[in-house]
Amino acid sequence: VIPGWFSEMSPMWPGEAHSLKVEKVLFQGKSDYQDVIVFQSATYGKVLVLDGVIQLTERDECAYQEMITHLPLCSIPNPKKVLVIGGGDGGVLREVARHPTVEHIDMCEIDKMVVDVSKQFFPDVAIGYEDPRVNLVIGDGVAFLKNAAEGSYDAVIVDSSDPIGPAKELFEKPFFQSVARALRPGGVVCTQAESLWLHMDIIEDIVSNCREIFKGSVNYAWTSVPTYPSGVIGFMLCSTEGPEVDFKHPLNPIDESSSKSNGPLKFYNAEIHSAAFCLPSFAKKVIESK
Ligand code: AAT
Repeated sequence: VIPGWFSEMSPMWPGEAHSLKVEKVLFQGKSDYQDVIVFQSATYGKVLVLDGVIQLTERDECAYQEMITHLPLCSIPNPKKVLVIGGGDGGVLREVARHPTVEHIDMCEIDKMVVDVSKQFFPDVAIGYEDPRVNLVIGDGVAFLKNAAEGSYDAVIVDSSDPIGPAKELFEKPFFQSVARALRPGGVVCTQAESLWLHMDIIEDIVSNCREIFKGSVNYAWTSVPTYPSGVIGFMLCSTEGPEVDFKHPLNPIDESSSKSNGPLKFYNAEIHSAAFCLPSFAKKVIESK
């Protein structure tokens, strides 16, 4: 450990640790679920850390939040009812709010401290909470989905932390089953699905579960986020049986003139949407054979 630097260490990425120079620690707390830290970094702006793992930095959060949101929402016509699991910082809400057809956004985050800290230290991210369509529930996403009405959502976005700690069940088969149940026919889900470089075993499991459960299409996409382990992170995108969804060819572009208050898009565009589904050969082999 280098004094004055934060190093991200975890058994989920043994033998490596990305480090950021710390200018100042702004918040340190312990919630019922996890350790919460906010620090000012030298080069990536403010950083939110849960249980020693970076959740976002001001500089590169756009790459993650825009992709996890617009990959699903730009792939279906007229999304109206959206559910967000996790995502306590509000960034996914900020992105969902860019879609004028959306009428209602439920969000279920387990940890109120993440919400409060984000409102205090990351106003440009937590701005998502200001949208009147948002209904925030503090609770476990697994329980929330078990009780959700059948066929009620056009899209579910699972902005989850890694499967060590409170998010463990969000990577398991019963959870995906309740997501499928809560979606309308031809509804879509996008879940945080870890790194091609580090977690092919986890990805294989998710893909084979999803192929069993989602009878529409099942796809893996990825994006570059420099402060996430290995610098990339992926998403599992699936649709339920019903109107076909072609994730690789987005049909519902964002009208930026209707979303000025949330600032311009920084990362997402139609070309990067399609490109996100191109896989390196080593991953293509595994994912397409499942
Ligand atoms: N949007 C940026 C990053 C995240 S946030 C993940 C969120 O999921 C956290 O706020 C955490 O409190 C919440 N969470 C964890 N488990 C649950 C659960 N069971 N139900 C509801 N919310 C939950 C993701 C960062 C990815 C990091 C990659 N290394």
